[in-house]
Amino acid sequence: MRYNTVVSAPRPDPRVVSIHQLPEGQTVQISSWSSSTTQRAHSLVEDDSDVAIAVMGATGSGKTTFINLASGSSLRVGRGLMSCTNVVQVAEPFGLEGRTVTLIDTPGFDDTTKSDADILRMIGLFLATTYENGKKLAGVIYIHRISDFRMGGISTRNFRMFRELCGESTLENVVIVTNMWGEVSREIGEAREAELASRDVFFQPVLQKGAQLLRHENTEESAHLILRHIIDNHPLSLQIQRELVDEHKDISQTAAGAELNKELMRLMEKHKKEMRELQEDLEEAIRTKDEETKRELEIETKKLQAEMNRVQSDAAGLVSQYKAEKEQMETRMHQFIEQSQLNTQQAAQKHNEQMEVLQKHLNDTTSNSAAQISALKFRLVEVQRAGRKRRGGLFGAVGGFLDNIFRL
Ligand SMILES: Nc1nc2c(ncn2[C@@H]2O[C@H](COP(=O)(O)OP(=O)(O)O)[C@@H](O)[C@H]2O)c(=O)[nH]1
Ligand SMILES: [Mg+2]
Repeated sequence: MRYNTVVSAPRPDPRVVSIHQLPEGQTVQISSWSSSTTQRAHSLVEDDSDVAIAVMGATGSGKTTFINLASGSSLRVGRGLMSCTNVVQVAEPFGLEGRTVTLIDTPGFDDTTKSDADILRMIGLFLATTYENGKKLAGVIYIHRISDFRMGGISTRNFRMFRELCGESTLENVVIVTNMWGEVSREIGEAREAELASRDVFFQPVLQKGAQLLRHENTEESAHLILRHIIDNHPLSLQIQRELVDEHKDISQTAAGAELNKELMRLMEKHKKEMRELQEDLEEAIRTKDEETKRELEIETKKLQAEMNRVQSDAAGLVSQYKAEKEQMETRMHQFIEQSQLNTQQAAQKHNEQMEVLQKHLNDTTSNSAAQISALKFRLVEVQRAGRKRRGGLFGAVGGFLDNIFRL
């Protein structure tokens, strides 16, 4: 017989073989361990007390700083306009209000080395893979700097992509966080906050549909206060997860993919206009035999053509590249789940052996002294804790695989 232990289980379990009453009303259930139970990845690596929250926003908005403060991690923060987070990073899980919180750092749609198409494929692949394996987010935080003089093109583009990733029905789990309050006077900050909250070109439409607007004071307490607004949420799927996984859409057919294509088309139109102007100038230089201007314009034309080719290949490659990356992810996930199952089986075997010894003592509870029973209780709790610690994180594993796939 193989055993699994539950200390003070809240509800009866059909697999329970026997229940032993301990002093102070605590019970120990000895239940059979079913190795034939088909376990999905999520049941192998996490439990119900786990909470996952994604953090989004433009590069330099303070996502990584917020995550480090809240989790005590030391993910790299950016300096100047260079971004440090051009991959999805999963912070070390930490405890808050009895829950285990995992924060997910995402790159902004304005990276210096990766195109917006790369970023969308990366975020899409992370969200689709975790969702396929039974994981939903308890919330999404969007960070915006209150110190910004205006909501410029980059902020607007990031927010548009954010909205399309989340969709409407998830907004009750969305928190918009304003930070960098130390960089402006209270008065100016509050005036900007009021404008952001009330204008329909900014955050008003999402606040109206259930999103919250909170301030971050750049301290650990402030970060935890924000997280407390999220951890008890009922986890929901994001629009892009439903589109990619439940509706089997190609990434370009998702709302975020369509938004990205619109953006790429706008960029292409702009480049075409620039190209026409360059051609006119070039013809003029040829007519007037201005060799130096002609050479300069030819160099410009080549550069612009290369940029147009890049935009075109970004759009054209979105679907095929995503499919190839998804396949690589699936291979890695398959191996991960197999390894997790093996680890769980080995852990269960060790656990069962320990339990057989414990059961022998439990069968004879009447002859055990109170001190022995309490030592036994202590050991049971220890055994259970050790079992919990063995679990890795599905989010962390997917983040690691993503890193490999996108650094190839
Ligand atoms: N004054 C102030 N600076 C901040 C705050 N949050 C982030 N920063 C700084 O802003 C820069 C960008 O932060 P980072 O976390 O890398 O942004 P990310 O690109 O969104 O991850 C870094 O120099 C941080 O030190 C904040 O709340 N107040
Ligand atoms: Mg960062």
